[in-house]
Amino acid sequence: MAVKANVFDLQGQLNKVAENFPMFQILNEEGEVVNKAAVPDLSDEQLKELMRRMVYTRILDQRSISLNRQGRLGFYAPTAGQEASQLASQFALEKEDFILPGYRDVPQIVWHGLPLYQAFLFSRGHFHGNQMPEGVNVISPQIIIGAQYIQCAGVALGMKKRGKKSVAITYTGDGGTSQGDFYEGINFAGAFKAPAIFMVQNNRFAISTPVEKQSAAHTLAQKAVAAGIPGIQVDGMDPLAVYVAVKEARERAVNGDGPTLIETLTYRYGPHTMAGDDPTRYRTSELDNEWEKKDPLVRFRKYLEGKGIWNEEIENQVIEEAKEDIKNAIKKADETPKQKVTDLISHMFEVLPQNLEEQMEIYKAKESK
Ligand SMILES: Cc1ncc(C[n+]2csc(CCOP(=O)(O)OP(=O)(O)O)c2C)c(N)n1
Ligand SMILES: [Mg+2]
Repeated sequence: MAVKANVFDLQGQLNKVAENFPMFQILNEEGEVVNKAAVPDLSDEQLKELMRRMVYTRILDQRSISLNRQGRLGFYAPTAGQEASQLASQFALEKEDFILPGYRDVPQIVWHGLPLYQAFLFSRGHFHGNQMPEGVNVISPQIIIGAQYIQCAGVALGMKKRGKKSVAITYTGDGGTSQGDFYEGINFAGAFKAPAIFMVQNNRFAISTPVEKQSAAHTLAQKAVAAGIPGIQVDGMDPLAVYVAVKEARERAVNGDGPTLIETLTYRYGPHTMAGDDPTRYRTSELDNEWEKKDPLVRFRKYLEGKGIWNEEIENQVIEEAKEDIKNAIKKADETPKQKVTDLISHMFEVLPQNLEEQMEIYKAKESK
């Protein structure tokens, strides 16, 4: 028997889902407030500090790229374009909150307290880059796409069980939302009402794969729905909007209301990583130009200049300070003793298994020559 068509309004159902996830914005491309009611209560000093961190991090990105080209850094994933998404989200956290970053999220953990020279050592594959100082609540950047979502759910649940008033926050990209770990992480955290914040930095590409090919979902924020948690889509080039979204997600989490998924619409200006990716092979210069007009530093600068609390002189000071810090940090990384194989083995285990004990003896003998 033929089934009657159009019993369900399936297309309507899909359209309605996407309609629930409009992009949240406070500052437009011109640095004008378009959502007065949502402007966060930040002091002039706090606003300047956020701008300082964004300018500093843009310089850090430029320097890291040249250091990589000179062979003085190892793995590096460029961050320019993503400053609002990265730094305004970290700015909404408290020191006791825990960050579980992806490979592009080094700036957040540096601003959360990881000394810069250790971030450089991480890039060089030196174990000391992964030894987080006491009280700096971050783990090393995850290379396996999406794995940090599972870890975040676990850390958040641990905090809840210990009765802590803190949150765990993690970051992945648009591509990361296709991974099983992504769904497992948000589902688990939702079921256990764990105090987690799941960031999706949608920079439109997973290496060369455009987001349109990545998923049929109109927004990535709507993926939260199936896990029974709220999702927000934010203008990721607007530091105030990102700050407000994360602040509210944090409030919910510490009040026992569970996790939130936040999609930031952003763009990476540079290549995927410094390991030979050429973005001109998969992105047009029109698209690059369109996104450069949305630059987070440009709009925040305009906003702060309009308030009379930022100018070229202040910005140049920040740039000089950043260059000086970076110079000192790379010097300190250079001065760190080279790692030995015995260091790697002894840092992995408290009690060595037999096969590693044997290797330890072999390497001890080699290294003492
Ligand atoms: C499980 C896994 N699969 C594949 C890779 C290879 N890989 C590295 S980065 C990347 C793309 C990730 O894109 P996205 O999640 O959008 O993050 P973005 O790099 O744009 O910040 C892929 C496929 C990996 N690291 N881990
Ligand atoms: Mg991406």
